[in-house]
Amino acid sequence: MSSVFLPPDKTRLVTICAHVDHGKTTLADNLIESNGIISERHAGTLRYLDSTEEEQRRGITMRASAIGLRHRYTPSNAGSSSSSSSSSSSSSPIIVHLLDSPGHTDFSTEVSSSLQCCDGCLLVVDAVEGMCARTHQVVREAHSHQLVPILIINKVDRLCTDLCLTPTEAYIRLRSLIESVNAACAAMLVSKRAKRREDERVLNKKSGLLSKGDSNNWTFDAQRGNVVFASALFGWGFSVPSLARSLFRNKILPIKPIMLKQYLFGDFYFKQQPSNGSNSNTDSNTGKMMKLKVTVENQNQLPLFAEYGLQPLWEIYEGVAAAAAYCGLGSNIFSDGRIPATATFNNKSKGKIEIKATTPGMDQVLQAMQAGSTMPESATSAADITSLDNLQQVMTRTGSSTSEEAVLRSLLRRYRPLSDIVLNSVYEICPSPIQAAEDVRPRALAIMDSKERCADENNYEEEFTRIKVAIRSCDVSNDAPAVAYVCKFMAADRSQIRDPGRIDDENDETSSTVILGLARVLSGRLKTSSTYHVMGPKHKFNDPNIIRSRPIRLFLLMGSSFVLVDEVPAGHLCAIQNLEDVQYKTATISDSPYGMPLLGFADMIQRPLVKVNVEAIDPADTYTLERGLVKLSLADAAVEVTATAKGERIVACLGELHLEQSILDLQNIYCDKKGVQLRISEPIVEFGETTAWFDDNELDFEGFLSESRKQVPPLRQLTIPPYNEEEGIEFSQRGRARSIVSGRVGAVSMRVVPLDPMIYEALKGGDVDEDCSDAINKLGRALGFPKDQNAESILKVLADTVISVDDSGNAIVASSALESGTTVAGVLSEKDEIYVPNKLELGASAQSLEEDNGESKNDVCGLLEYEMVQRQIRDNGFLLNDAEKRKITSVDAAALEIWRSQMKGSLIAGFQMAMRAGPICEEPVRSVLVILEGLEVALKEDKRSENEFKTASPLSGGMMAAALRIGIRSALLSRPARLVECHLKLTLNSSFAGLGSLYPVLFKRRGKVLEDSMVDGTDLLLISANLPHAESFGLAPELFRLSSGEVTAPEMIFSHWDILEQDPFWIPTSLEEREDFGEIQSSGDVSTGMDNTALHYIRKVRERKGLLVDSSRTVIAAEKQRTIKR
Ligand SMILES: Nc1nc2c(ncn2[C@@H]2O[C@H](COP(=O)(O)OP(=O)(O)OP(=O)(O)O)[C@@H](O)[C@H]2O)c(=O)[nH]1
Ligand SMILES: [Mg+2]
Repeated sequence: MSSVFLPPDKTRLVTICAHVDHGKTTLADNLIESNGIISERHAGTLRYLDSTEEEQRRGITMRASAIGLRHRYTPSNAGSSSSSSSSSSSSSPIIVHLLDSPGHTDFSTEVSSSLQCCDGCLLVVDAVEGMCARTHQVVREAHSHQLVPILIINKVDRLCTDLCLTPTEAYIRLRSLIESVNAACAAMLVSKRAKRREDERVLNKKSGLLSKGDSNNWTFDAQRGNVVFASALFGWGFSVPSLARSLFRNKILPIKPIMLKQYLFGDFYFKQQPSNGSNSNTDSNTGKMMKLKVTVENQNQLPLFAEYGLQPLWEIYEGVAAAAAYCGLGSNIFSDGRIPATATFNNKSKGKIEIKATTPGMDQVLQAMQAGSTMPESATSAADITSLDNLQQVMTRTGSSTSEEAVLRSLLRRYRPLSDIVLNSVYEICPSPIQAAEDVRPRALAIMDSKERCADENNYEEEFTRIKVAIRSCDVSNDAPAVAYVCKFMAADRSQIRDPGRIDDENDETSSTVILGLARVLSGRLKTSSTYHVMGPKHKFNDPNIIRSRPIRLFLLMGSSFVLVDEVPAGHLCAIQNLEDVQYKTATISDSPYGMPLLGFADMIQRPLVKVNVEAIDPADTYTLERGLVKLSLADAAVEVTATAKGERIVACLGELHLEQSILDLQNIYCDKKGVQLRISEPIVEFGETTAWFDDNELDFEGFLSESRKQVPPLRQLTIPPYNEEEGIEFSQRGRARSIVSGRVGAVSMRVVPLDPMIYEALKGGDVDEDCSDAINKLGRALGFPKDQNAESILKVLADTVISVDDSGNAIVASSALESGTTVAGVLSEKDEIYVPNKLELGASAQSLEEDNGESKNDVCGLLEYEMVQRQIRDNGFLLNDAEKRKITSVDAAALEIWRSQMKGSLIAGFQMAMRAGPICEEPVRSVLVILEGLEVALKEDKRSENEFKTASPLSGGMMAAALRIGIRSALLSRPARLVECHLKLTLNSSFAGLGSLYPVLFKRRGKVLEDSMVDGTDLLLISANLPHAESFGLAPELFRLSSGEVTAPEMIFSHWDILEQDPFWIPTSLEEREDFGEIQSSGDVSTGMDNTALHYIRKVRERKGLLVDSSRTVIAAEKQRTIKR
């Protein structure tokens, strides 16, 4: 069986990637057809690799599938000698493992995993649409995986039939398309280099990842042959070198291919010279290359590429269309109707209407066929179509003569066979597995470095080096260590697997689904029925918990079927069965326990955008569902399955389509029991909570203080249930809160303010630009920094006092005043607790202190100190104010000591808890700065030693954390609450007709159009817009319905987080507002007045989470409530 696999130098691994619908699967069809797996008639329309029903129904690819193809490679110089005797003996068999990947963003992880295991990629670009959103992404990704690309410009036929361009116009367009692809690649390389330089600067070491070859590989040059012009639908394609060779071979141009290819894609034409008599027969074709200049004389002169590359194709299209129209079949391939769709000639002959070689129009075809065919010379004469008889034969044999498209397909795929040029180019341009492992992709195929982990274990080192060397050289020998990398798992039906000696899994007998791993063998030979070590992506070197798998079975990938093989040598792809129970999404398998996992590309993974809660309708099915979910998350790397504390099972997917497909798969494939009924919740949208500034007064610390002393009505959220039921809320006002440690043994005072994302970045060490300094100044004023202090020093003070920053834009700092001890107070207490007034009256209590000198309440021990501390904390702001610097007594010094040693450490936990769930709807808090302003500790004298104090009652870290959490939450509630929304970036194409319905739909969903530009040469607009995630559901079907298909389905990816600038608790109060917005609507929320988007979201989230939504709502008929449906 091993003869199936050729040695690595005869093997190539490539993946096809592109934007959605640019023709990847159609291209794959053509390549598969050349192997005789599908018939010629089906190539281009069958979409063989879209093997699932759903993929065929929707017409898009959802899962990457692989197939191994055999090809006979003919060296390109075989045809360059003019002697026609060069035989096919110089052609050698090669194997190309081809992976077809999906184009839709929702399935982008499938692309990532395909790229991971290949060495080359076929980058397909639609000649009409050009580079699209997804193309840019795959280019970046393919580059990160260090692949060598070949550009395939597909659908070139559309330039002729749809856009009706002349060959010259088409040539110019193709040239500018290549330029635009090159520009995009160059821009990408530049930005990657800059980033790498930056990384190097930060890490202070050289990584040397981008080599010179990189920019070489990523420059597409028609002359070099890494650009193929193709029409996958009609099965033709050619590259400039292949055209040059055939023009020379067929004696159309008397210039050696090596020279000719340099001119062929430039502004040149060939000037025939009048033959000079004698040897006119053989050398009639002399002439010279001329630079094309527009003069009167040669204004009709086409550039070489247009004349020899495109013109014959254009003529074939036109000729066949004319013939079809003539004989009564009608033609509809030209969009401008130049060939009438109805018959011009009334077919009187009875019987079948068919196109014959003699039908008028076909003479034009025949003539064109004689020029510029790129049929390999080794091809048999049966494929020859340059004579009338053969033309007729081909049409009869392929049974294509009754349809215009079929005739075109059968002729064109012989005239310039697509599969040939693509497979030859793959062999010539993409690296072999050996070369890839050695030079091209050393980083992508690198196994983890063992250095730090096994420095002192020399015998491991030796084994490890042996494995490394074997991988680097793609060693296929029998004694080389066997190592393979499983880049993804996939599900297959048992019926697809051709395995005579199948091992039946005791547990899985009912299941018709088999999970297979797609693996690339890196060194040695994998053998069916042997056992191997399986290492997950986070495997540590020398980890004793290594999994020894049960005997694996290996399969050859044949698209929709899998054929058992005995062994697979290095350099090939295969499917592996019996790995599913290891439950890793990627794995390294090896016969030695030291074959370390390959380095992953974790940063490539997209953020899942759509989450739902899945539960089985029949509780008895829960176990089945759980097993199904495990399989689903294994087989699809992009699906995240999590369980919440409440027992919900959350499935997160990349997009709506991905979700729909995953749920279908879950029901039909992964759940062993057929017909499991599932209940899927509404999509779960993530929000964030944050706060806004009160008003300009707050931006000035003095103003803030004076405002605090005034009696102002509390914010609405503090008066309406359920928000006012937050613990500790009575001690908070205007973003300041004093939180009592349980048992009243201490209290922390804090203030929360909005934190601009730019300042957050600066705190983490990012750059400070002008906008950022403005923001810092603004924050500085609000915190009471002197007016003349500059941004830099404010930032420094903040950065010095930062206790912690989290991942969602929040930070906690201890004010300088607190750090210095000015606002730390020890309260000597006889009752073992600090004094707690009933309600915090910030301004009032400070004044009353001055008025009656605290005598009125002097009966409570420690009250005076408490009031003093309060004033200190309140008035000092962030900085310590020298003038007001309080004398620190020994009690305070003891408190400060206790703060530093016992309390500070547990703050981070409290801060994180508070940030994980905000007070409004328990969503994560974003962009908030917490400032610890002051601290009080109830102290007792320690009798054992003089002047020594200890905490009145024991203080634990948990108590501190809880107090901080409560404090932050109630301080946040006492500030204007805002929601933070996730925004998506969406790109789509629309015709002008579609705009009319597109804009209103986007507007209604609060979308913002960022850019709309014409796509060159088409009447399509490329539109990019931002859209709040919460409003994105069902957008594609709505657009489709309203615009009657004039607008394409949008591509959506995560863009950024942004504050929803709407006060969720706002109601019209003034007369003017009431006039503008109306009275409180009776249909609205009774507790909060008007319909309000932000509030609407908040209520939805609270409802979903089972939080109290509206405690004023009374249930009238409680016994009628159903609890089944949430
Ligand atoms: N005119 C023309 N149409 C083509 C050509 N190649 C593909 N198409 C059409 O383009 C459509 C999409 O083709 P697919 O091969 O499914 O595209 P894909 O890139 O695999 O799409 P996804 O897998 O969904 O990303 C089909 O309707 C094809 O018939 C071509 O060369 N010329
Ligand atoms: Mg496809």
